[in-house]
Amino acid sequence: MANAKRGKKETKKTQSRAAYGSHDDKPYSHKRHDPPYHDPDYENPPDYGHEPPDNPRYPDRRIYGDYASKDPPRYVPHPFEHTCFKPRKKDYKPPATCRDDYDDELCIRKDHRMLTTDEQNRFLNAFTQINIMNALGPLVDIHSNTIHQMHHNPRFLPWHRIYLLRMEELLMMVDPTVCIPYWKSSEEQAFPSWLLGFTPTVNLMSGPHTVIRNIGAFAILPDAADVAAAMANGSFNTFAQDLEGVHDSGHVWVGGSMRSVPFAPCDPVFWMHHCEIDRIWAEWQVANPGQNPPLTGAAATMDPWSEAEVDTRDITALGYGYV
Ligand SMILES: [Cu+2]
Repeated sequence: MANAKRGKKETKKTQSRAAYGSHDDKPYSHKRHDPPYHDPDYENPPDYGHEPPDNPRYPDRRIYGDYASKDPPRYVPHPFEHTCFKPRKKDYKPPATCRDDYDDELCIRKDHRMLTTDEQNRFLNAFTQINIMNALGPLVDIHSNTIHQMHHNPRFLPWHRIYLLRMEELLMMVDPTVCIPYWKSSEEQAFPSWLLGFTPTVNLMSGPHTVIRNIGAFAILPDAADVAAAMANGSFNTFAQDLEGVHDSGHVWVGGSMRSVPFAPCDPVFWMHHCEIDRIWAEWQVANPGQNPPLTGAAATMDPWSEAEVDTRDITALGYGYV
């Protein structure tokens, strides 16, 4: 009985990992035997050893970290030049030009099923705004660069925590009331219906990409038991590996863009899916104090951003919470 169950689980995990990790630009290619990245050893990912490009498509260091051009050419417009930016770090003092209505408030991330229609529209409008300003594409492109080693090693959870934060900060530049909602797919077993008609086209380095989905065609959506099994781990690496497996299956279950690492963040459900993964981690952290990602040296910096692993431990200090 136990063996049968474990066998089933591993099949599921292996299948979804192989598919989500495929890094070519054909989202539908189904090469289930390709390893996701060349990461034979979870704890010692390979060093890709080159620098992110100094690319004028990324004029804003605050959001794009090391990708930002040190001296952006004048012809590259920066849509957010005069807007308020509030990195949610404890010690950060917002500039005087910021409105102070939201200063000390945490961004409260809710279950998407709790959003009012107005809140849904605000999220989609902010998403659309950052997209048409060409601020979303560069953020998506960061996810396609494997030098950040953000999958299938202990950087997965802390790296995506900062990635979500940068996205939320970008959305909040357009609408400071927006926080990323989470999609509790293990409980819902369904795709958020209000997103079904929303398939934006995002300008990427590789060209424009229009979001596609192929819901439920591949993989099984992990259920509450899968999440509970991950939560039952007492050490970070085993927990994170199990949770990443749950995450991978969610990507493959949505299918289409979500199944392809370079395109997945074009779909708003990517952020809501990762928000749920981050929420589960936050819950696990409370239950397992002192269990942190075993990262040292360069691996402890969440490049291309400057946050260190220690900065990712406390979500309240980062400025958000879950209800
Ligand atoms: Cu990712």
